[in-house]
Amino acid sequence: MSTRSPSLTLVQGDITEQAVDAVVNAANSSLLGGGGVDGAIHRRGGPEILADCRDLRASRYGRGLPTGQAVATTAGRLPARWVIHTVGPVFARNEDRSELLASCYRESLRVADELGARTVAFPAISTGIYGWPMDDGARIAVETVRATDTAVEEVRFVLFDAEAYEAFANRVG
Ligand code: AR6
Repeated sequence: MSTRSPSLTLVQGDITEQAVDAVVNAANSSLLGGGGVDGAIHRRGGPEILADCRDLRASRYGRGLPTGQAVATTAGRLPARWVIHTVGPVFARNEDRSELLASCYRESLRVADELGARTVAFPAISTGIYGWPMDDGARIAVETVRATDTAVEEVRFVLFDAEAYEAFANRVG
């Protein structure tokens, strides 16, 4: 077990409305936007986020942000200080990509620690457009955050609908 562990809270709602230090984006490798959470964050956060993403592509991630990694930008007009972009794996029936999904949560918390963020909101990474079954996505999210040593004090899982909320509630207990 980790020596420092954040408290876990569950909210049913929209991640773009969370007043936290850092909001995690379920991005793609291009870092240049998409649908789902990614679309909502860029829409509500405004063009400053995309400008930072373009700079990151030009400086550090010419080939894109690899799956399982995380990187921070401004949060623009969102009620947060930073957006931490991470790239979840696309679900595949013939291959176990769980470790990559766990890595998204771990790496996002590592970046949060670097920033000094104490409250972090996560969506259910990979469980939308990337097709990960919700119950398994919730299991990996909760187990990984609980096993990560971090100075983050609150991890808030922001679930879009009742099914997602139930899946996380079953895991948090
Ligand atoms: N707040 C909270 N949760 C949300 C919101 C919201 N505003 N919108 C959707 N969800 P997804 P992925 C839920 O598709 O599966 C993008 O095009 C949604 O119901 O956002 O990791 C990226 O650019 C689901 O449970 O992310 C990538 O190409 C969860 O958030 C790709 O989608 C994640 O769904 C990433 O796919």
